Amino acid sequence: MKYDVLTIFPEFFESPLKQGIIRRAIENGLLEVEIHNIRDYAHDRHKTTDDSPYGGGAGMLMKVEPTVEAIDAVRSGSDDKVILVTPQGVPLNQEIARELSGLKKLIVVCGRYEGVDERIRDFVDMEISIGDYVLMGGETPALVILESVTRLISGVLGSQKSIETESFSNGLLEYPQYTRPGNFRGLKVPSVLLSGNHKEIEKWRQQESQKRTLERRPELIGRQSKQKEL
Ligand code: 4GY
Repeated sequence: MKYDVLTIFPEFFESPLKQGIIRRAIENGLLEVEIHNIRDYAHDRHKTTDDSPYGGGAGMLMKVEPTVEAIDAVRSGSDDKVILVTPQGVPLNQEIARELSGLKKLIVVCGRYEGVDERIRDFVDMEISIGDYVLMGGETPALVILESVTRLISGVLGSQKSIETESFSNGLLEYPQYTRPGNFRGLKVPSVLLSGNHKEIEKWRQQESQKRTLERRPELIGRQSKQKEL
């Protein structure tokens, strides 16, 4: 997958791309990330990317021309998707991450200042929110999407099995997990996990998963079939 990011803070992405699984995916040629500076598409000699809103009001807005010219410059054609990250977008979930992971090229536009000129929306295919809170810019959301999508690209994670059995892959929260020691300050590992009875272990995990989802995220229960095989 090619992942293009349009931002006025390209340095923001330097360290995250050098770590862990994302770095390895890049090294293995499964992922290519290119960070584009929207400022390079500003036309005036001050490289202006913001301006005050028509009608007045506090704060500055991301200008339409540099942003749209940057989109035009990186857009290549079919099978690419231009995404604007914004609290007004469709909430990101595992199903959306799965869908995006199958595309050849994603172009993610990061807003800054107090918002973007509304006309930028006419040049994007999709708007995504990473949650109901307000950040200072779209850079963190662009990294969140990159991370959730990268681990779903085939070949990126060692075993597909760990993807299939984890939280959300079946629409439920993950069951409790333990590693050594068997007793930590009196907190014991459930005996079924030491039993060697794989059928019982599987049953226990499904029950715990169900119980935890019901307690913490009851709204996920009805959506199980929708999220299945994610
Ligand atoms: N939440 N999900 C989010 C965000 C910051 C001003 C527009 C979010 O996606 N983006 O909070 N973004 C704002 C800052 C310009 C983006």
